[in-house]
Amino acid sequence: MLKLKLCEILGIKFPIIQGGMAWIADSSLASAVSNAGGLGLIAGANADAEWVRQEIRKAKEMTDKPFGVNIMLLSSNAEEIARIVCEEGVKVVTTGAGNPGKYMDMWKKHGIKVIPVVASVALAIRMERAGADAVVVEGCEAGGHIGELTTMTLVPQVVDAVNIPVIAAGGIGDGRGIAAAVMLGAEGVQVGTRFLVAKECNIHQNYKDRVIKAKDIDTVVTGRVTGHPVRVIKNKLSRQFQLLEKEGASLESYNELGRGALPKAVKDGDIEFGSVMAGQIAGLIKKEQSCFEIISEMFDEADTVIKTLIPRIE
Ligand code: TUI
Repeated sequence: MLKLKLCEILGIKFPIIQGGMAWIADSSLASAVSNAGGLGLIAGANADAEWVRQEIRKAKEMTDKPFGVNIMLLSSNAEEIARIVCEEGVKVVTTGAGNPGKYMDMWKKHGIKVIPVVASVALAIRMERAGADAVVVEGCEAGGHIGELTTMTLVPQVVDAVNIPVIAAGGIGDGRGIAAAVMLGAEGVQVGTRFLVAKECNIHQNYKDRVIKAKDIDTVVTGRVTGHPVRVIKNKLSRQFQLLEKEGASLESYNELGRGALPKAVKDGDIEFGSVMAGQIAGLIKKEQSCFEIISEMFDEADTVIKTLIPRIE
């Protein structure tokens, strides 16, 4: 069994963190991932702060294992959620879409393990200096809000630049992806897209079916001109975004088109006019499974591919 530094840091069985997917990652998904031996996360992104507090309390009822909260720093209420995790005794915080530097001291004082998601070497170095316990290094294969570099290029560069453990994210959906991440120097992985189709993931069935049906080339990045590029599954909405881009439309018209688009897909199941965020690995995902099945299968496969390789070294 693959034991990496992430297991020690967080006190978990398998070195895997579930992505803190906005509007998607609730107490049901987070507790199922944690009960299966990974680290589940509740998404604080664009959520009502009181909802986050209640989900933290529910997760505590559903698991005695560690779980965390993801704080999306572009959210208008990020500061409020940053305080709630302290009040509620959350053990782990991950952050996305920005620099969480101003909250680091407060979280460290509360004994919280802090794992910022970064998309560059520079931010990884700053986070290490600020006291981060590890960093999630996310390549642009990932779904949702992304940076510029791929997982393959970014992970080894961050591994060389910092002394804290690096957790690879973006494009990892099976045991081969885990093995590859380990070869790049990662001490754990973060997986989002594969958990979209988890039985315990409470998104609309249309969203799950769309991920299962996705081919390799079905995702696209929209919104580059806004400074917040987002990877989604191609649909009528993504084509409208591309049209705006071609026309050189105003930021306001982007924001107007994007408003409410993620819950439209997640809650209403509108996969044509909603934002169906998913990573490039969606093409590999074939069926709905429990979190336990997903995690066990991924790590069994990682063990197998790594063991198969060793006798081939002369
Ligand atoms: O945060 C994510 N993925 C997300 S957040 C999200 S919700 C959303 N809704 C509307 C618009 C945009 C997002 C959906 N998916 N992943 C973590 C991540 N963080 N990826 C990239 C980054 C990142 C990018 C730039 C982190 C820091 C950064 O620069 C900060 C700086 O100051 O250098």
